[in-house]
Amino acid sequence: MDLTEIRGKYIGAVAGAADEAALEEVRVAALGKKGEISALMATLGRMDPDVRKAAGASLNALKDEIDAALRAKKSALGDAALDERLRAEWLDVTLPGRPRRVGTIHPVSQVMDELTAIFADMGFSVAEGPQVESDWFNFDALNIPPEHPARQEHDTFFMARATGDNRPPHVLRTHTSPVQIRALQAQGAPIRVIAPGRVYRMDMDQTHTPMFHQVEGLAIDRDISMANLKWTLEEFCRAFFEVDRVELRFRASHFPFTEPSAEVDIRYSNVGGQLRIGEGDKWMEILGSGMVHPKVLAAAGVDPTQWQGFAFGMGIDRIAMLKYGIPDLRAFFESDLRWLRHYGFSALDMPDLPGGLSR
Ligand code: 2NL
Repeated sequence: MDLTEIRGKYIGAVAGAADEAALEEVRVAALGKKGEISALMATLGRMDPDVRKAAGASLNALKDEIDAALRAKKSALGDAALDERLRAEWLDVTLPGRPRRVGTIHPVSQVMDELTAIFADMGFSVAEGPQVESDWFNFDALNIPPEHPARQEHDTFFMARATGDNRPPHVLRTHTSPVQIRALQAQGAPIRVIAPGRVYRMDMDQTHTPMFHQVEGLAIDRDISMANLKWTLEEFCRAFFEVDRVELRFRASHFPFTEPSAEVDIRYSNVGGQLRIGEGDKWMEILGSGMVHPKVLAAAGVDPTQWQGFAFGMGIDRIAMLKYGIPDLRAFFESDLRWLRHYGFSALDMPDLPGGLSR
């Protein structure tokens, strides 16, 4: 047997194999069960021991050499095939996707959802109404007299009337009270509603904006009292600020639409700029409230000798900033995503609501 010839044949065949199938044919012909090298191996047993030793060594060396050549060629063919695929396939489906810009829930929307859920647990439903309101619903029905400063050109946005139309102009609602008047008029007593929404006042400085958000609440029944008001507001504050204990302070005040009236402060502390609700020695005003004035009940068509109840009004923007530690109005004005993300708002990360409600 001429091993040099056999070697030349197979090493040449390996080099000439154009693809993996051709390479496999070479492997089978040389090293396969019925291959040429295997056949030669089988003849070793019949040789004289001294001849066998030398022949076996050189056969094994040839087998290893062909085997190594096959492996090297197989890897080279694989690389070439990948190169060819990369050249031919312009679409690389293994690339990571381009990130999309994802929006966030605005803190005001989130807080509206939270307080709606809390008051819903206490039996309040949500009332809605127009933002362009008649002066009767916005002012007269609420016992706000014509000469009241709130009604001045200076404080309220008045809508234009056609020339010659001398009826009083409509206004951009200055509170959501008219929504509650409409609900009371439509449903009558007893009633428990809240009215969250946009309100408008001619006010613009570092801490005031011409449009802001308010939630008002109204509970009318046979014997609703200030005690019910106090419990309702304490319960709301505990749930909203997510603390076990809150302390509220009721200060006598005046609103045209309630009598008696009270402004409500909440106890808090400021520890290194971190506000803590329910502890400390500071008081912060958070809302206005009172027992609905008999004239207001009468204006809404409810008999004040049969029915009574409380009402309250609260600014949403401020309590949203308070709860989520947002010191800057930019997050509100521009709905600036950088600010909202900075303060931890994301589209999909909604906090659990008290009472096991979660959306
Ligand atoms: C405040 C004060 C308040 C009300 C709003 C109200 C509504 C009806 C009848 C009577 Cl329908 N009152 N709302 C009552 C007291 C105070 O808001 O400082 N808000 C930010």
